[in-house]
Amino acid sequence: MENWVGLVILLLVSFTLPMAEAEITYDGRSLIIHGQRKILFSGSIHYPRSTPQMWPELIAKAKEGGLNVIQTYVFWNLHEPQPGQYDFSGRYDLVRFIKEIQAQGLYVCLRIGPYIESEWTYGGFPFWLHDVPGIVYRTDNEPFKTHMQNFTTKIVRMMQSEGLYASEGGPIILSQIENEYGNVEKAFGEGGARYVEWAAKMVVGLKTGVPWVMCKQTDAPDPLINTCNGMRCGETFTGPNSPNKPALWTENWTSFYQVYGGEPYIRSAEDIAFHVTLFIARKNGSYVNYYMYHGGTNLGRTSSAYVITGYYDQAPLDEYGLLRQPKWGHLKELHAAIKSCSTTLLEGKQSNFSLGQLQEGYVFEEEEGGKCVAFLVNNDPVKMFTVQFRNRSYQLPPMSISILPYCQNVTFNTAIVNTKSNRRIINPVQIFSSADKWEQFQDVIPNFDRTSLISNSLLEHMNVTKDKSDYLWYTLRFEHNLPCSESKLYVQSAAHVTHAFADGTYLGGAHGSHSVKSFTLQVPITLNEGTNNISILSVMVGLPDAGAFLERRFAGLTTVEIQCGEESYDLTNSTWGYQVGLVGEQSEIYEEQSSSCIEWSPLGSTSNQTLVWYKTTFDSPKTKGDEAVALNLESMGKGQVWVNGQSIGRYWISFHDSKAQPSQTLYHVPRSFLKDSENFLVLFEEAGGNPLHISINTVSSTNIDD
Ligand SMILES: *[C@@H]1O[C@H](CO)[C@@H](O)[C@H](O)[C@H]1NC(C)=O
Ligand SMILES: *[C@@H]1O[C@H](CO)[C@@H](O)[C@H](O)[C@H]1NC(C)=O
Ligand SMILES: *[C@@H]1O[C@H](CO)[C@@H](O)[C@H](O)[C@H]1NC(C)=O
Ligand SMILES: *[C@@H]1O[C@H](CO)[C@@H](O)[C@H](O)[C@H]1NC(C)=O
Ligand SMILES: *[C@@H]1O[C@H](CO)[C@@H](O)[C@H](O)[C@H]1NC(C)=O
Ligand SMILES: *[C@@H]1O[C@H](CO)[C@@H](O)[C@H](O)[C@H]1NC(C)=O
Ligand SMILES: *[C@@H]1O[C@H](CO)[C@@H](O)[C@H](O)[C@H]1NC(C)=O
Ligand SMILES: *[C@@H]1O[C@H](CO)[C@@H](O)[C@H](O)[C@H]1NC(C)=O
Ligand SMILES: *[C@@H]1O[C@H](CO)[C@@H](O)[C@H](O)[C@H]1NC(C)=O
Ligand SMILES: CC(=O)N[C@H]1CO[C@H](CO)[C@@H](O)[C@@H]1O
Repeated sequence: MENWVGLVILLLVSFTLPMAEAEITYDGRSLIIHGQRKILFSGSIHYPRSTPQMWPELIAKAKEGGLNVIQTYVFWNLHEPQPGQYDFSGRYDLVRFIKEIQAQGLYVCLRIGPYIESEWTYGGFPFWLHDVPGIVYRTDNEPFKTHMQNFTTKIVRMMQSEGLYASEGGPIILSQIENEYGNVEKAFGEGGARYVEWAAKMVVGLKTGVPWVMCKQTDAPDPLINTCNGMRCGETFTGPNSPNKPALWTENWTSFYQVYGGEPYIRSAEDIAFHVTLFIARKNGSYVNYYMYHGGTNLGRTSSAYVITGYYDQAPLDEYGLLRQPKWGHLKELHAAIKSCSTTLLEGKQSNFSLGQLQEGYVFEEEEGGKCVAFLVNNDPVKMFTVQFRNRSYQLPPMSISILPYCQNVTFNTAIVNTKSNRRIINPVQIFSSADKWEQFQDVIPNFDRTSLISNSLLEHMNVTKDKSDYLWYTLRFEHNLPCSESKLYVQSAAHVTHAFADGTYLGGAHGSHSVKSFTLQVPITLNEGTNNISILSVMVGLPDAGAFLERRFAGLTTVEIQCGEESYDLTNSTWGYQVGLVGEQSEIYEEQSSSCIEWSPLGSTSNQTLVWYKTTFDSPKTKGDEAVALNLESMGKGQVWVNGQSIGRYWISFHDSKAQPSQTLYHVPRSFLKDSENFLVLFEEAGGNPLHISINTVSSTNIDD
């Protein structure tokens, strides 16, 4: 009898207990993982912004930097390029990425979205959604909800079938639905609130055994947790919307994304450390995610409007995955200081007190045993301040927080950086200076006669290209008989770049910027008597990624006018012929095999050639330790680059920032794209560049150990 009871208890212990502890839960203090509380440091690393070959080292460096969690979005437009056709190969191998994180003993926060913004083209939406009849994105709209639910379910079932939720022994402890919806909800009226309710119910119904969050959504319905995104959540977060939800910070921006024409946003290690510590001390924060911990590269055409190809290069791990010091090391010390007293922070009772006009203290004290942690905060931006705390005096540097694990000795101050700075070393190993190594192909300027799509109005750019290309030609036959001495072409555009040609001659170009959405090209035009062939190339540099009603966004030409002396001709409603993309794109000129069908010519003039393709080959730099490789494209204008058929992104050197510098000159070529020799390099240049000054470089940093 006793034995029998024992057996039952044993069975209960071995089956029931683990099941009860399997769920990931939370309360007002923290997430509870398999029965344990933890203060979690998390970092964003987006799998398609690097390569599977880079993932293990990036994750290892994140772990060494004191992170417990890797956070990533899921990129719908990569995974479902056509409805019901899925792709999880190579850089898109989400399961492999998560298993690599698991293998290194870290957790995962999976932000499914499926709207993600993220400076990613179209905010992660596949463009085919645009053509679903009756669709309105991100609101209580049946067609949208159907597709959102379909993709969300697909991802969740995939994670479940691989056993990747922590409730099944996997690493995923948290997932996210939607993304910063609070920013746009008002635009949708009551439909917005209904949508939030629906999304919450939908994901809870998927029964992952892991909590869901909605970031920047103060009214996230139970049991979803509302979380903070921003630079200063210790100051700005209004708190969880229920006393039994923990304070989680899903995006603490380590820098900011950069746009063409913009400069890098440099956020100091001290400032990040200050705000992370304040969030933990003042808001009882128990989860902090660095957005980004490693930004990586917007390969191909994946970046959103005007966003540069390098992403968050200023993060603790730079674009190439190298440690950025002192940021990485300073945060590592902060993580260690917090972890050394995390039990007291999680179990203790928080209290606060004033230490001066701009100084405050926070103490976490355990009821039993009296263990104690103190945070002494000096909010004065310029003055050092001496405070008295428990009969001792402490000097607090300006804008800093001291951490005292036993309420006695300072183990870390956010403004005192012990880590040495490092420097990136760019080593040119080859300059492509020999003209006979290059060949070129002049792309074709289409005339109206050659176009198949005709319309009596200026069509919306994205709806015509379906995002198959950045480029859309608008062509026109303009009959003209009046003589005029000075004539001018005016083209107003709501896309990103315009180039105008008349009878095959380049007239000029103009562009907008991330903040200037509409611009006008004005160029002199010489009109022939009779027929004039006018061809205007409209260019997008990534699709928009933010705001309400993305499906209705208008890009492309809005008005076209010719002024001839006193006369003015509005050509807006003329008969326009359209061509999507370039001839080179249609023939996949960047693929070595297809390129052999192209009639290449020797390199021509090295300035002012528009719409020209260049090709050459090169050997991989041979360095010990396979250092990162980058092309320096400083001598080029604007276009796109391919190595062995893979696009390494758009470049735009001719768009200068306020200091007259290009926003990005170095372009990362992931090692795994390279062969030892005969790498096939192709560039498409829109507006004039000199390929003879392009160089191939290795990238390393002054810390040998990285
Ligand atoms: C999603 O839609 C496809 C058809 O496009 C269908 O085959 C599939 O079963 C749907 N998946 C889910 C999880 O609803
Ligand atoms: C932090 O937790 C304490 C209980 O330990 C509570 O009294 C206090 O209100 C919490 N502070 C915030 C900002 O939530
Ligand atoms: C403690 O913190 C609360 C909330 O921030 C604040 O209102 C209060 O003034 C603080 N108390 C002291 C003594 O500083
Ligand atoms: C501080 O010193 C006073 C008198 O010197 C003493 O009464 C008090 O207990 C001390 N406080 C602490 C926290 O040690
Ligand atoms: C704090 O520092 C003093 C002197 O450096 C040392 O004697 C004491 O043990 C330290 N206290 C703790 C809790 O580490
Ligand atoms: C997109 O193009 C189709 C024709 O291809 C047209 O019927 C539709 O109205 C266009 N939609 C928008 C939003 O311009
Ligand atoms: C305009 O294009 C037509 C058809 O391609 C061509 O025949 C004609 O010569 C062109 N006109 C000029 C002035 O180039
Ligand atoms: C072009 O056509 C649209 C739609 O028919 C009309 O609203 C607009 O006024 C026309 N523009 C010109 C310049 O004729
Ligand atoms: C040709 O190139 C020079 C130097 O790069 C530039 O100043 C000039 O504006 C260009 N001309 C045209 C027509 O693009
Ligand atoms: C909420 C928040 O902190 N937003 C900040 C994010 O970063 C930008 C750029 O520095 C600031 O302008 C915002 O105020």
